[in-house]
Amino acid sequence: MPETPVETGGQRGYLRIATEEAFATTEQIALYRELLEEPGVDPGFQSLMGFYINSTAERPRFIFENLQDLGDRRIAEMDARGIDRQVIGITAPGTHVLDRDRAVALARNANDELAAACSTHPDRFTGMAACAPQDPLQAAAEIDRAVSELGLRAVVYNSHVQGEYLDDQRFWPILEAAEALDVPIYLHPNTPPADMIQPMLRAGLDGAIFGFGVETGMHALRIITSGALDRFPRLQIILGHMGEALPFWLYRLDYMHQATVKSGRYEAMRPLRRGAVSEYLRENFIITNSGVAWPDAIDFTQRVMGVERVMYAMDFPYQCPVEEVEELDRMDMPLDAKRAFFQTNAERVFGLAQPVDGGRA
Ligand code: 1DF
Ligand code: MN
Repeated sequence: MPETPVETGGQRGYLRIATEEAFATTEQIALYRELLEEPGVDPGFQSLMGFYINSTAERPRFIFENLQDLGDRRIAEMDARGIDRQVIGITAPGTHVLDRDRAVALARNANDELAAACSTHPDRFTGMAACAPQDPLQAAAEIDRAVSELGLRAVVYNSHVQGEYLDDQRFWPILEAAEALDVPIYLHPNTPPADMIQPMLRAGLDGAIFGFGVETGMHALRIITSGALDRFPRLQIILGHMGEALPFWLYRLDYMHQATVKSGRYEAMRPLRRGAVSEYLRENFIITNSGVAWPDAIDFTQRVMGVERVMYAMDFPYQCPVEEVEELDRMDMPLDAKRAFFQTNAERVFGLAQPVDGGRA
């Protein structure tokens, strides 16, 4: 018997909201082309965007073209995969590789473009704000503008900024703004910084295959172990790629963190108010399955994190086979948990007050 094709509209009892979907602006690509010509360019950026911008192979061409569309083409690709709504953010590495002035301009213009597309397609698109962390106070102001004036619903933060991480207090105005506005920060991967990437680069492991996860999982851990979440206890951080594997690490993280703190080994690792690393992961993080259409991993993560903290992402256009949607539809999971995964967790996390049929019946 042929399979019923995936459809939008909630026929299975849930809408599908994909929460880590990417776009690029024309300005961004022009800036990236310029940057790729500069001597001494960051090796991770060179590896990643040198490939996507210049390769003539089929997959990078598909990705590059689809990144640049926020209109009918994207809607058609969503329809073909049964995606009711995309939560969209500027593609990695966003502004993070640019100098301060270019980063500020790109964030602002990208937020304006994304907000315009979201107003044109309010039932299909939700936007996440870019910012320029090179100027943290300006970034906080842009996040405020993007949320309060443009209606974007989250911040997408493309991980390290030339080797600097959010646990550095210099960046805390960004954390403060997100917490105050009650919007989550999607901590999206970047290639590892220059002083971390070389052994991965030589093996071809620096990108989404592994380097992304190592770099971004470490970033999340730094935020936890630095105590930043004791200062911003209500902040919510979204991690893709099954939490960059942190749920699988959790037992060891808790054990070794406790042992390390107790021995006073590192100045940078002080006792945390809530004690264990796992407390912070369970209370301040939401995990998506971007790039991991693997029911066993989703089931494990739901058990570790709670059903309310695991949500669906596709990672369009980087990884978007329709077969993955079908595989996830078939998961052996109660309908209410499946609805939480595909729909209602995202509605809560991004503040999308919307009826079950998405108002599209
Ligand atoms: C890739 C994967 C690139 C993801 C991405 O942005 C990205 C990739 C440049 O496959 O090279 O967001 N991803 O999240 O898995
Ligand atoms: Mn992604």
